[in-house]
Amino acid sequence: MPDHLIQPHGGPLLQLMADQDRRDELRDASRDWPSWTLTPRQACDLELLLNGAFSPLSGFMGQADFDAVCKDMRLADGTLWPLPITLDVDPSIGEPLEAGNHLALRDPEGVMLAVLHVEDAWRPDRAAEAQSVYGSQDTKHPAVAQLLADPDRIYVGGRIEGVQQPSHYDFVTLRHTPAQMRAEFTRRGWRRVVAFQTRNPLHRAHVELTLRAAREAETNLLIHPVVGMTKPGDVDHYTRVRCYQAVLDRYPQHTTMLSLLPLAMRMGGPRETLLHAIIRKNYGCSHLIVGRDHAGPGQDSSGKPFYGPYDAQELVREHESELGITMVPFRLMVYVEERAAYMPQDEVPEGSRVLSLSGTELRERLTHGHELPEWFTYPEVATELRRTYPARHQQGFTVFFTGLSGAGKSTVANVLMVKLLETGGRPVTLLDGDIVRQNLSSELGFSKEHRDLNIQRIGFVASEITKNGGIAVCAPIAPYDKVRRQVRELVEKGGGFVLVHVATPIDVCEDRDRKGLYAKARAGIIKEFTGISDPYEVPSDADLELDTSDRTPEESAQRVILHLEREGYLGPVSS
Ligand code: PPS
Repeated sequence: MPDHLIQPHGGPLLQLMADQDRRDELRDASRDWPSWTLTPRQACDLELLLNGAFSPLSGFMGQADFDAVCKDMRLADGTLWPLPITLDVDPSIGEPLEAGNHLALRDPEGVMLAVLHVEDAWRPDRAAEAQSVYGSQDTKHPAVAQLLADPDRIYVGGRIEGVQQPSHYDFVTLRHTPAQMRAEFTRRGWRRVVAFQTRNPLHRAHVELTLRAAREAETNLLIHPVVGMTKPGDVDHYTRVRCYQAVLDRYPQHTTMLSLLPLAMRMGGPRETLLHAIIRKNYGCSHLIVGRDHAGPGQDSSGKPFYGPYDAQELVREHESELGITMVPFRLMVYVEERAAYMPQDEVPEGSRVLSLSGTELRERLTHGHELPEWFTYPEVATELRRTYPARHQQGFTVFFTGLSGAGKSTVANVLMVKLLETGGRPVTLLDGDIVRQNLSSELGFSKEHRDLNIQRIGFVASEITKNGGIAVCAPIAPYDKVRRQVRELVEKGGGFVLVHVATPIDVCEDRDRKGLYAKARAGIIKEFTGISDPYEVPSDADLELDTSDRTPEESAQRVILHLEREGYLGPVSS
């Protein structure tokens, strides 16, 4: 590698934080300025602007830079810069702004983090932005989805002055600004450092890859995972950092360091890889590992990958000398069974048996409590993942009964609750329609609006119970499809959700008329009565359908239990 490419301590770093006197001045002056509460993505961008990781940017981009970046991957002055770093705000805030104004940028608690000296405010064409920056308007691409979800936003560009860095209370000793990192490298005597960018836990393939990369380039190694925003559905960063800490001992002593990067990823593939290179250069690294499908968003809605697997490597190679950081390219690492070792895909001897495990297969194994093979990951990583993703029979779940009044929901729900209590192991809460209406929703009536609110409350409580490992058994009428689906989505974030449609025909419910409500509804004494004078939308997404007309409550409850068992929610008695 030519020596001029080694820039062990990076290029010039911008310092955007104001000094103490100036901060006080800005805080006082901000009383007269409009404010904008930063979204999580914007807060990440601001942090990297303020700490110099986005040098040479001195603020959020104005229109000239934005246009040039979208079109040519360069700022208006010709400097290489691959992705727009823009501040998008609601029209109510953005439309009145003009050059010379100030905008106070605040965190969700209202603390002012920075001042934007407005130079530009304009309404971008976000579909065109998606097309030119990400090469697509397919909303399977997370960055495209985010752009198209809010087409009316106004972009506000201008220089930033920092008042306070966004606060973090997690893993504080693992967070470094570029200046701190450069100082740390100097302290350790590290002149050549290769950075490894990641949004996944480190499994054996990653460890092997990084070890090889550092050896080949004769560098020290910086494991530099993203803890800002990554791809939706990724393992949360708390779990990942525990995994990184756990595997750190697998590296030779004095060679490797871990630091967390508060970047909001765009999953922008090749263009984003260039940004990763610029950031690592600013952090004082001399090399960057670029693997297969770096920063890739996966597949589009027709099942085709958005970017070619080695497009990112090609783009970095094209700009390597301008970037001032050297790429260490890597092919996909695979496990070769007869050698009991990992090697790059292109070095595998012909005819060898190769093992691999996709992200989906990994999830499946975690869900069903199956072993994670030792060739795939280290036991300490498997243990951490297990803690976050317990097998289904150790997770919380919600059984949500829906159906007409008198269909048998409460009766079956009660039998189910008793059976689950008899099994033990997880706390069980019954959220029956009547109980909820007495305790949570006593002020509500039976209009659509009130019924939806009632179901949202039940859904919220059930989601909290589920997230914390308990069982919620809900039994409201819940006549409306949309809100039932919202509840499913909410609950599934933290555990299982089983929708049981108690589909007992209305004439049976009316014959039973245990509470005398149908008679009153027919007589017009009770208005908006479900099935008589109010709608019931039959679910098309029920996991189980029960007709209680000719079954005992025990038989119906048994059907639910068998379903729960089949789906893995009920473990062996001994577990
Ligand atoms: S909803 O639609 O899900 O909010 O209804 P829910 O909270 O389950 O409340 C239903 C119970 O309230 C009684 N009741 C009525 N039901 C339907 N329509 C009207 N207008 C009505 N007025 C009172 C009824 O006893 C329901 O209980 P169940 O156990 O379903 O019979």
